[in-house]
Amino acid sequence: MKPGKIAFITGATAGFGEACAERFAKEGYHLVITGRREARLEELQQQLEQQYRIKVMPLVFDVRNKEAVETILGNLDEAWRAVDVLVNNAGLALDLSPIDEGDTEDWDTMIDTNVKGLLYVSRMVIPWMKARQQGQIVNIGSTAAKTVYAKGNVYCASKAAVDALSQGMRIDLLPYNIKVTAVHPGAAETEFSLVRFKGDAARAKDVYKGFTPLTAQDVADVVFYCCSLPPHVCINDLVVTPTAQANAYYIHR
Ligand code: NDP
Ligand code: 8X3
Repeated sequence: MKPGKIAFITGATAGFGEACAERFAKEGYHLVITGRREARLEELQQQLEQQYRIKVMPLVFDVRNKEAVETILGNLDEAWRAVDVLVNNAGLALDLSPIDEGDTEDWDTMIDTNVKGLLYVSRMVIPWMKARQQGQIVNIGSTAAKTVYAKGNVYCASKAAVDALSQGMRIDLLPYNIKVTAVHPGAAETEFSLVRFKGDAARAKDVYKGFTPLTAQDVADVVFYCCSLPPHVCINDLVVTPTAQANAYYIHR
């Protein structure tokens, strides 16, 4: 592998993660890409390696599985541990339900993925950054972290936790020259709503009716921008929405 920077992106099989992989590849970064869907990771690996002449390490695991995270990252070759940028992106929402009607399995999945998964991966990667006294962590939050909307209860809480964890990481990692950036996107048309509404494509499509949503590439551009600033400059917290959106609740359609 020729010398170069390394970006480690979770949830790279779709949406923001896939777009971030492409964006960082275009800038010459080598990539660690993760997700559960192996075929998609392999396809992305082949495409990016051919197109951008970089090296890609696909890692297949579920971020909720602490043992898998520890074993797979614990066995990663030394060369791949020189991670410059960690994008904690893997995440999801499931359904919209009043608090007393939510499916408790959905709650577990959202909290385990969005909060605990982010923690498990960070717990493994941060020591590598600390050892090198450099690095940047980008946590993907949401406008849902900043404004709670009806029936969004647990998803919003999981993203508020990402917001709080980003603040905590930033404080704890100050002595080690590690930047921590939280990027909070608004409505973006990815597989997010299809996942939220469990395959109901019409309902998913409706979410983006009557306005122009963000694309995954818009978000990837913002993430890359945050990672392209001089060493002494850190964007701590960034909210990016479609122009038609003021916050997680107000969208002009
Ligand atoms: P997508 O559904 O398009 O992509 C989600 C990615 O997360 C996939 O690559 C998926 O990979 C991965 N993922 C989900 N669960 C797990 C898991 N248990 N283990 C490993 N990987 C997992 O959604 P987006 O790209 O839109 O979402 C990315 C992030 O952005 C999420 O954290 C989401 O909450 C957040 N977000 C999305 C917004 C939007 O409007 N789209 C707005 C604000 C924030 P695989 O299924 O292969 O495991
Ligand atoms: C995803 C955006 O508005 O569905 O975090 O919560 S929203």
